[in-house]
Amino acid sequence: MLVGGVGGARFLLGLKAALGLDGRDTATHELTAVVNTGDDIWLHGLRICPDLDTCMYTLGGGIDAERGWGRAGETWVVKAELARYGADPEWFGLGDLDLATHLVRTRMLQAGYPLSAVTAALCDRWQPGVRLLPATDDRCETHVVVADDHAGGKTQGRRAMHFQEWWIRHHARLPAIEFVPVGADTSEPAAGVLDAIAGADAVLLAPSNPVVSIGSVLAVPGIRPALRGAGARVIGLSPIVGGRAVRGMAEACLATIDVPCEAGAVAAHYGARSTGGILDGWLVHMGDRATVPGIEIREIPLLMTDVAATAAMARAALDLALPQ
Ligand code: FO1
Repeated sequence: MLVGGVGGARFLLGLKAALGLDGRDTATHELTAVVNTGDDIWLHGLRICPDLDTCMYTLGGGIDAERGWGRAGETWVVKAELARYGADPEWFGLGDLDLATHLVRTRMLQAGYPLSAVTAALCDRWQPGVRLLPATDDRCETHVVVADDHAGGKTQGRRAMHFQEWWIRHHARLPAIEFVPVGADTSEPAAGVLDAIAGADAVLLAPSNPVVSIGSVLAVPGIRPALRGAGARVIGLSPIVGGRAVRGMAEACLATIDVPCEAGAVAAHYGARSTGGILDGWLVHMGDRATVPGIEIREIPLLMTDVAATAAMARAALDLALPQ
């Protein structure tokens, strides 16, 4: 499964349950998650990987369920001390427990380990029950281009900022002119990603943000062709329910790429595999009409109210993916 963001991690938990991976000997399949790394950022000299950590903590039992990111029982002592030194940025939520993850990751990266090996090492502790792979081991960060009104608005310029600043500091309220995966064109899929897609019985696109999560994964050269050439069917779940994003900032992101905030429009954006896109099937919420030539669409309840509801969504996706 391709995944990113808080909603994606929640879906991953349901898919893990649907595949019996949360029990000891009940597993029916293995599961590999290809995780978005476009949110990754260097801060205070540390490499922070929000989507990998959110998946790892969510599956490993360490997540703060209310926030959806970061650790349960988190404290913010170091963050406050950094602020006293005026060590910016102060807008980023750097938790004390989370800090240990960033310290271990940074030390391993600086020792020369690729991000995929670092992630495997961190998962030794968390035991997520799912293989977590970064989409790429290379640096490929999503930056956001926004208008830059100079003094008095006399001249209309443009400036770029890291996606995390746009999302956390500015709450996605600055109209985004463009999302740029910086470094994508020289990045390669991480070790294991192309094999996982080629060898899959089913490939799922989580109900993650189509632009900055799934889109960032697809921006890594080689991944889109691997999906188009996969023996397995590729099935997506709509992140848009009733014309509104269930979480996060999908509306703002979709507007930037001129895709209407509707379930069918997102499927058309991904495209049918038979016409050059990547999808064979698409799950939409009950009542969300959608028809896209070449894509088999089914209506099911798409609200991840709890793990059981999410597991039912995952089973519906697998039913659409696997020949009966
Ligand atoms: N999201 C916020 O809204 N505010 C934060 O301060 C924040 C800090 C943070 C720290 C570590 C981490 O793994 C995630 C964090 N997130 C925070 C969530 C993160 O910005 C988003 O969930 C993803 O980037 C969206 O895909």
